[in-house]
Amino acid sequence: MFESLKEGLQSAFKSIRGKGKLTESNMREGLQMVEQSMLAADVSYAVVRDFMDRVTDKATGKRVLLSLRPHEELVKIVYEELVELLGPVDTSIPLKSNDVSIIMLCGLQGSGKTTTCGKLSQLLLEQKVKPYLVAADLQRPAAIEQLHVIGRQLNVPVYSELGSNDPVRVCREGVAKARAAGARVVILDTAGRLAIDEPLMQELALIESKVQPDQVYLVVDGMTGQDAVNSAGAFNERLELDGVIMTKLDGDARGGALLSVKHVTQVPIKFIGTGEHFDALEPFRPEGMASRILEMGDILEVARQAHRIIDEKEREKLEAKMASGQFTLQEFRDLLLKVAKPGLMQKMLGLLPGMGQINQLLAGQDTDREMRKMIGVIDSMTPTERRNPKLIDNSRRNRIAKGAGVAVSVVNELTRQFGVIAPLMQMSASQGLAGKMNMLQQMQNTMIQDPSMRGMKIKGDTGKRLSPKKKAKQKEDREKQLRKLKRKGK
Ligand SMILES: Nc1nc2c(ncn2[C@@H]2O[C@H](COP(=O)(O)OP(=O)(O)O)[C@@H](O)[C@H]2O)c(=O)[nH]1
Ligand SMILES: [Mg+2]
Repeated sequence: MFESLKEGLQSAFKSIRGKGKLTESNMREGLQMVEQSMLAADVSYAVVRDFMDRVTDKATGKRVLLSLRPHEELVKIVYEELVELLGPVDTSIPLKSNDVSIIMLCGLQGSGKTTTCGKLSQLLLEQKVKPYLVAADLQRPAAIEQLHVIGRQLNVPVYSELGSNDPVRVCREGVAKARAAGARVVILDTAGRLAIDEPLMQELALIESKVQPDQVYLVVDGMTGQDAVNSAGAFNERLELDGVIMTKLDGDARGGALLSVKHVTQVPIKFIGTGEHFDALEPFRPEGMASRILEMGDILEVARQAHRIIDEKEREKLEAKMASGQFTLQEFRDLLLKVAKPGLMQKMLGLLPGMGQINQLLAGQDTDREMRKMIGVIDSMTPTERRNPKLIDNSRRNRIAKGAGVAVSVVNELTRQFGVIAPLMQMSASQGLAGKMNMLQQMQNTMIQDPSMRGMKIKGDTGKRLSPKKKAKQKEDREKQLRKLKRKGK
């Protein structure tokens, strides 16, 4: 996300860094590049103008021009102003203590409302809060079924009335059912339209006035740029919004909508959606987002993601094992099992500063599948072998490979890689956050220098490695496929 904006800003900073002594006119050139890259990212003109006024004011002051590292000063100013522009936020979902809280989701068709119902449910479930879903999108029967599918996947009850054409009734009935079932939160999945129209607005306004939701969240598709901002303005005029959830920030969203929508609606961005899966919902943090835009990495979000995967107790146990050198293939396997989710690795690496290179190496690789393969190999080992991989001789290797249905070279590769990683893990576990960042950097270097470590990829079953050219072609094909799918989805 934000690729063009990131690049634009980086080159602006670079151009300033390149100047020996900075003059006001040098600085203005750099600032012009900052402005250009924001406009190119589809940030609305009014917002850019406002933003640039503030940045220019600060950046052309003597303090910056005379400072030893003017480009760092400029990064700092842009960071602060981005945070200012995006915030302040409150990402908590206020819950009533004595009654069910009603959350109403609204937005255009395809913006991600129904998916977000599932993501919010998952988030609430993780916090041991019981959600309940109401299918109030009566435009298409398929919409009701879609919500039921999500409910079944997450084991969350869904209220719907087949054949009804009265969304207010459905919502009221659903809230009553949720209350009776002892749910803490009931989420209303309302109808959307391809574009804003009066009947939709009337329907939503009616639900709002008759059902009296505690929170009304607007779901906005971050990929649609300026359109998203315009529609947010229209919703905001008719409904009393409490927050915005911006979805699809995982794709090639240019990011302009995110930067403009707060300005237009004056309500906080609550969450951002960064994928199709239920765990791809992040509480919105302006500081983290500004860091990501400026390629400073969002360490807190990585920590949060890691916590969602591994709970505190488990983590402490794992760290203790790592620190004491008891981190064996068994623990490695359990860890892999937790992170072997589609796209998760890439996403977490993408949030770290300086990990761009690794991420590029991983791009287009099916890391999820690779990890499952590794798990399969470890599963074929005996407990003793898992504790002490040195025991694995030729005959054992053959047996393991056969058991896992892979080539012998795959088993070799895995034990070799584990031999490199385990000591690094051990060192990192015994250090604080700064130490861990250092270790990550070191791990990245190891991976880049040792081609076979790239993306922890195990060689294919043939034992043959793809040539860089073939790899690039493969990546290109996959991207093409993805674009095609996206176009079809639209
Ligand atoms: N990549 C990505 N896709 C999303 C995200 N949120 C929703 N989608 C996809 O967007 C499409 C429309 O979502 P849906 O929830 O049905 O939208 P609704 O019409 O507003 O209910 C579906 O294909 C979702 O999988 C997101 O954060 N990232
Ligand atoms: Mg829907």
